[in-house]
Amino acid sequence: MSKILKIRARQVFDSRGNPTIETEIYSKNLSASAICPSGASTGTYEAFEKRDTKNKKYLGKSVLNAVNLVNTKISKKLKGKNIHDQTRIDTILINLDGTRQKKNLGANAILSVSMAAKKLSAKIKGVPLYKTFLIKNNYKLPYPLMNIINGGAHANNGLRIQEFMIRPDKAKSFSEAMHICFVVISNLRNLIISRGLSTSVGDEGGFAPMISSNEKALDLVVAAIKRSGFKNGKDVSICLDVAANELIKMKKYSIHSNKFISVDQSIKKYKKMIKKYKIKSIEDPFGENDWIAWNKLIKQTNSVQIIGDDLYVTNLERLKKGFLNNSSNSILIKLNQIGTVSETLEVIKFAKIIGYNTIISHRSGDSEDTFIADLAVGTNSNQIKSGSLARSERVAKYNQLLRIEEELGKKARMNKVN
Ligand code: 2PG
Ligand code: MG
Repeated sequence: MSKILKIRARQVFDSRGNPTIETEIYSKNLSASAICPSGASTGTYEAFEKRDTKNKKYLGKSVLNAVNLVNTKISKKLKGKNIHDQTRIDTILINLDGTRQKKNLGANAILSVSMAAKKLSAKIKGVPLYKTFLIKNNYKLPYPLMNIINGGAHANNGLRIQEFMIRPDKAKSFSEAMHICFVVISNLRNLIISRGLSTSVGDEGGFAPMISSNEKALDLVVAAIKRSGFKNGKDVSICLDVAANELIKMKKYSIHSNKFISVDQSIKKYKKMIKKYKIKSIEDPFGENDWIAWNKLIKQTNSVQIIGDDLYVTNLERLKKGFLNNSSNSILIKLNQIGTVSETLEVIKFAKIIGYNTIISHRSGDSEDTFIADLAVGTNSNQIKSGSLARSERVAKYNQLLRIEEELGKKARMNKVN
């Protein structure tokens, strides 16, 4: 047993320059800290993010109230508790809050404590963080889903789809995966320059050229893959996050153009796009309440990975509902959608039981914290989404995976994607 001696939270800043919370926990002579990320295209059912909406100093965005709650209420309850008992720590946090969406303390306050505790426990035990989750041996590295063109709520270029990603399926190791992505991204940069467009990047490090049609973005990605000497759909696969929650009006969707069309018409367009561009994965193809649309799509798109993000919000109840409804075959995992490490692990465990792929994800507002890289390996998740090869908060996670791969040495294996 190692007792928690001190808990100290502070306001720091995320990659968008918005305030966020960092918590540091002390036990023995050691300490560990964690920073909570923050989304832009958030689901309604996500756990609550506490911000000082009435405080004008940071335009309503500061988290000083959440910081104060960690330094007073939470600290008082957790001091003296065993740092190695994550379930107990998280249960105390959940009960102290007492609401379904963590509205009293804020999921940002709670998660920063929960992650910091997990990190400190590993540090005291002297084991790497990735070895302290669900998997005890045969560690595997996840495939990166690199978001190379940014649109939607993550850029201001008018692109309807939020994320155009590549997955280097050909890679036999994580370093090779990084090499493939590096080459495709370098070629994409040159292609964008040759079209006279800007190579400035969006919130997740992907290029955000002023193009407003999905097809034009997809054509660029296909050309970059080809120019790199790879085969689209075989060596490198194109994956999308539509974030369709942002594109609904009266049950109609404006995914494929500015025009709002029905679910059935949207599915037709999806099928065309999947065929033409050999798309292997689509996240949030429809809205968070449109269970019927999801089911219709999955029945017509056999081998495509359909991922629920805003649909499930890393929430066990919603995942169960999705499973019963046959809504998807995969789930995106974001710690701050639910608010504690323990609840996140419960969701991952259940997803594995029902045979869903688990894709560990960053948020569009992120930080230098690399917790999710270790989480991906430690839960045998076969993919990780951490933006492009640009912006240090994105690259930090990939760099951590390179370190883990090196540490595993000959034992390092790549996970499988289907
Ligand atoms: C998503 C995420 C991360 P945000 O929609 O999957 O890419 O974006 O954090 O803005 O919700
Ligand atoms: Mg998403």
